[in-house]
Amino acid sequence: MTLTSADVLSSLENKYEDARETGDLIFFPSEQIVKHEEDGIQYEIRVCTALKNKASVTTANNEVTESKKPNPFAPPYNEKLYIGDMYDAEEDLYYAVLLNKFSVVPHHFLLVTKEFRPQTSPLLPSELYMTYSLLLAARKQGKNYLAFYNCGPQSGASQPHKHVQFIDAEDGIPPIERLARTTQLEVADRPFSLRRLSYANHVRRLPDLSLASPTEVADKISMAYVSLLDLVISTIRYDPTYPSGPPSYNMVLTLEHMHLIPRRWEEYTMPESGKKQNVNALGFAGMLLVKSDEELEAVKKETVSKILHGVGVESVHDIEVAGTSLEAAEDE
Ligand code: B4P
Repeated sequence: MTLTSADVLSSLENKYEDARETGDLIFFPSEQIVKHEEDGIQYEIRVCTALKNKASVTTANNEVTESKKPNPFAPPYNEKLYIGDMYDAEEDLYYAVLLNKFSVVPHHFLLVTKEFRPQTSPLLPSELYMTYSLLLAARKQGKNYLAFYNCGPQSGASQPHKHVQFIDAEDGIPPIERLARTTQLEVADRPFSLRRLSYANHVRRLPDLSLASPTEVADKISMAYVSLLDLVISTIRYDPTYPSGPPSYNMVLTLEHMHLIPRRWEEYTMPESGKKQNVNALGFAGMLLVKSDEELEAVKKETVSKILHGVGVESVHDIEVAGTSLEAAEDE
């Protein structure tokens, strides 16, 4: 039997508690979430020192070495982490929904393709529809979820099997989404850029699709995605030193906006210590993760803006706007 989006959202809490109790899911508690303001943006820096032990926890859990690691997103699934299958009747495609085995935020879950598809590949209309329908089901149940996709070798992804992730933003609006929501647009259904940010970013405001048919949702979300992906590729092409291989970018999706951010590097190297700071899509939602107070101080000193600029790509929005009929947007 397959699950609807509403079924998935309803069963999350019990499945999560059960998997935690049996030790199949490992929760890493955070000490604090620090609000850190730069350029009028309130970034959130999560301090989770427990994650420092992630490597030893996975070894203790009998996880095997990197080269022999089995694919955790291919069946047979760990029954405790497996919420169920979803089916897209329009496209005749199946998906599995799994709890994140290494949760920093409770109820963090993943939508994974049933058949192997690479994480370097663009999202298909069916995948975008499923993602949107899960966000909508969450909203209908009074929950405030955010979806993200780390695509490509420099995006912060560690698993090659295609997966979209979902976390509960609880009462908060992610900092970059807050900036998008307060942006006045001259034309609502065209890509725009948040100019206050130090790196290339491409955003689309989404219409209310809560009453739309599955085909209409798939069409509208895919059109938004393709228009932003075009801009990601165009931005990368302006950079002659961009690393070879498939393009890397992060997608952050709410019911209100889709954000695509081209990526140049997976990690930022702190100039003083030489230590690496890993950034994934959540970093580009304005939610960063550090594993010690020392890392927190280093991030604040270096500035979030510089770190995101360092792992992102230079904005060429003005050139892109001049070359097309895109509308520029004013922040606030
Ligand atoms: P990826 O797209 O490959 O990469 P990621 O989210 O950056 O997580 P990564 O694995 O690199 O973990 P990290 O130590 O940086 O996502 C793979 C997902 O699959 C991850 O969520 C992973 O935990 C999960 N997974 C791996 N093995 C699994 C298995 N056997 N079964 C089920 N799920 C499995 O970060 C640790 C955690 O913190 C990650 O969950 C990450 O998403 C999360 N995180 C990072 N930044 C955060 C932030 N600012 N706020 C809250 N959580 C954050």
